[in-house]
Amino acid sequence: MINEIIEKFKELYQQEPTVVRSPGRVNLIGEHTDYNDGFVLPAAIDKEIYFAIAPNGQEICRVHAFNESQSDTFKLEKHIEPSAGGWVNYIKGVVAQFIKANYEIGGFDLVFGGNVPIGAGLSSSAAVECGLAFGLNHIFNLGVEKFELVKMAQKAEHEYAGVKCGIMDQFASMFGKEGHVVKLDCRSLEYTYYSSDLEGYRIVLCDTQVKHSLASSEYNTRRQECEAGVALLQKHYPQVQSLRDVTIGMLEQHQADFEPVIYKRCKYVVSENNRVEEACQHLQEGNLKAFGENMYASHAGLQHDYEVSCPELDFLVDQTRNDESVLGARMMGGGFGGCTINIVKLDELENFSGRIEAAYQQQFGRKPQIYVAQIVDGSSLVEPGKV
Ligand code: GAF
Repeated sequence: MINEIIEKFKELYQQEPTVVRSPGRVNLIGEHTDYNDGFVLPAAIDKEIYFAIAPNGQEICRVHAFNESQSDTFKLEKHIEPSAGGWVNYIKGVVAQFIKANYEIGGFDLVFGGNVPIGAGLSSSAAVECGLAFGLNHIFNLGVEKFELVKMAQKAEHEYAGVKCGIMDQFASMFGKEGHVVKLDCRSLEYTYYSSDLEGYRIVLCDTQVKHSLASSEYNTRRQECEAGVALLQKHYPQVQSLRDVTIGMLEQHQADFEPVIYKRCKYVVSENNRVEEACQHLQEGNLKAFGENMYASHAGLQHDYEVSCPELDFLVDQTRNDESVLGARMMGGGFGGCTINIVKLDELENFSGRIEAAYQQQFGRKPQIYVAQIVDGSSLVEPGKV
C-alpha cells in the first residue's frame, strides 16, 4: 500500500514526497489508568498508517485520504475551524497545535492511508496524529522533541475529535520499540522497555467488529466520574491529586461517602493500577501464567466495575477461559467494542482462531477478525530505498 500512496501523491501533486510510517498499538494491561496518572503497558504493532508529505510553498494544506478516496483543502490560518466531523479533523487538529505553539510551518501536500482498522481500539487516530506531527516536524525542520509531539497529538484528539483521551495511545505510537512492550508512568512520563518475547506465546487480537457510537461520550463520562471520586477523597486526603495516589484501604474507609457508581469506578482504577505493577513483575520473572491471570482480572474489572465492555467482548474473553492454549485475555482500549487481546500458544494459533471464529459466528452470526500482532518501532521515516 505504501507504494500506492506514494504514486497517488505524485499523481495529485507532481512532486516527490517524504514518507513516514506510524503504527497503531496494543495494550497488555493498564486500561483507563493513563488519565488517572497511572501506569500502562502498550506496544506499537504492525498495523500502520503511511504518509507521503511535502511542503507546497503556499498557505494551504491539501490532503487526500487514500482509504476513503477523499480529498480536502484548508487554509493555514491562526485559528483552524474544525469540520463537522470525519478524518480531516485529525489533520486539522495536529496542524492547529503547531500553529498555536508558534512553530513555523507552511502549507503542505499529503496523502495518507494504511491498514489500522478504524474503531477496532488499535488507535488508528493516534497513528494518524503522531505520523502527521512527526512528518511536519521533519519536513519543516523544526527540531521538536518526540514527547512534545506526543502531547501535541493528544491535544489534537481533545480539541478536534472531542475525546479527552490520556497519553497512552500517542505515546505508544511514537515511542514503540520493535520486540518490546513499554511500561509508562503517565504522571512522571518515565518509561521502561521490557522484551515482548513471550516464550512460545503470541499476542493475538480478536476484533468483535463492533463500533459503539457512545464510546467517546461514555469515555468522557468515565473521566468525569474519576474526577468526582478524587474530589471526594481530597476532603479526607488533601495530598491526593489523582486516583494514582489512592489505595484500596483509603477507598474502603470512606465507601459510605461515595455514590455506588463512583465507588466502583475508583475501585477499578486503583486495582488496575496495582495490577500493572504486579504484571510487570510477573513479566520480568517470566511468570506468564500469573501475567495472564492479571489480564482476566483486568477484564472482570472493566466489565463489572468500570462498565466499558459489551456482550461481544465478554463472549470472546469467556471463550478462552477453559482453553489451555490461552494464558490470558481481556478487552483492550477504551471499550464498547473493538478487540480483545489474548496471549496464545504459538503452536496452537490456528486451532485457537478456528475455535474462536466458529463460536463467535454461531453466537453473533458473523466472523471476528483475528490478527497475530508483531511488535514494531514507533513513528519513523521510511528511507527511499526501503519502500
Ligand atoms: C483510549 C484512550 F485514547 C487512551 O488514552 C486510554 O485511556 C484507553 O482508551 C483506555 O485505557 O484508547
